[in-house]
Amino acid sequence: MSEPVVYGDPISTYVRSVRLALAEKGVQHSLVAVDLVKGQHKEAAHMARNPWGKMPAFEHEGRCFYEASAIMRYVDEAFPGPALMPSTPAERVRVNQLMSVVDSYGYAASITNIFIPRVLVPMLGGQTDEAQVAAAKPQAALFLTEVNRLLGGTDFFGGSTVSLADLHLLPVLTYLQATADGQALMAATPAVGAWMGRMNQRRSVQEVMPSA
Ligand SMILES: N[C@@H](CCC(=O)N[C@@H](CS)C(=O)NCC(=O)O)C(=O)O
Repeated sequence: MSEPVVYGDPISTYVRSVRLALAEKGVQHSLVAVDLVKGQHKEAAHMARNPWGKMPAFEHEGRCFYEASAIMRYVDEAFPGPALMPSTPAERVRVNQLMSVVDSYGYAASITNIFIPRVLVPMLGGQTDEAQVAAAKPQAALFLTEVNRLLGGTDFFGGSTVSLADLHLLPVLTYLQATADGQALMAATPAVGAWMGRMNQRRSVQEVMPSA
């Protein structure tokens, strides 16, 4: 079986989630760098891979496709290694719901409207839009409340072993936690902090997110 290719920037949360899934399966891959800060994802070469100008894109055995959660499900099904989806419908619905919550609400609240204005914009010489951050905080708080509720008393979102949901969520919460606003919000959900501690012990996380 040929080695898959991930196109994207290693700092991107969605690129990280796909690479975490590959690492958990024990699948070697190559990463073709697409610089997020330089805007290379809007250049023709990448737009040909993903016409929405987003990363990652993924290539395997002559097929090229995009959308992180679809790629992650493909990785889980196409390669040998530990299953990253649980076996019962009740556990699978929790994994699928959490992944959808990340995509539909959590990413915008945590990354677009808190991490980027707080960290990336000042790093590039701009000024944080305080109104944008303030408006996002209730959404981020709700996101964390739901993450905490879906985790319940379990070690991982799919139950006792790591699942795609854990890998989809971790890069987003890692960036949220890198902001003072995120840390203040996360103080209300210590079980989520403990889950992050468990995740950060994993070899896959140390390989894919070494400085996180
Ligand atoms: N729905 C897409 C979202 C991907 C996405 O938003 N990626 C971010 C990086 S983490 C991106 O490409 N941002 C650049 C932009 O929006 O211009 C997926 O699941 O792959």
